[in-house]
Amino acid sequence: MLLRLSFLLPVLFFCLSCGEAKSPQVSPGGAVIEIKHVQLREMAPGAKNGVAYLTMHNGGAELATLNYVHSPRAEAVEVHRHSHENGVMAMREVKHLRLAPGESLSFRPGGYHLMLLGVEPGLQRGENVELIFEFEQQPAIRLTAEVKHM
Ligand SMILES: [Cu+2]
Repeated sequence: MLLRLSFLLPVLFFCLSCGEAKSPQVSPGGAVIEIKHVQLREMAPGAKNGVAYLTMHNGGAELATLNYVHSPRAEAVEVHRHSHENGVMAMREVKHLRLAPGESLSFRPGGYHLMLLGVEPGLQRGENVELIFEFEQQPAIRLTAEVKHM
């Protein structure tokens, strides 16, 4: 998936004034992956895709692989990464994101982000949205984050 900058600008604009939603850290079953600081953005009227940022940490001794992300509020959730390609800012889907032992990864504007595709109706401020992260090496992590106005 490759989208050009014109699709990206509204997203970047919304990020400038974003606060940080503190989500409870969820690590069922003594899991070693921590997902924190989930930020879900209120969507503009008519928008179909949402964006989320977070921090992910692998506290274990082995490589972790994120295979899938789901949400009941989206037809699909993809891990995306912004990059410069031939002078053009683009975003691409990252499949099977890998996190080395001890590695932390921040999903934030201009870098990695979660793209929520096919969200209808759009995410509204105050709404609680469930996200499910499926890793290869551990049980799924389910967490709920509140949608914030940015
Ligand atoms: Cu994206």
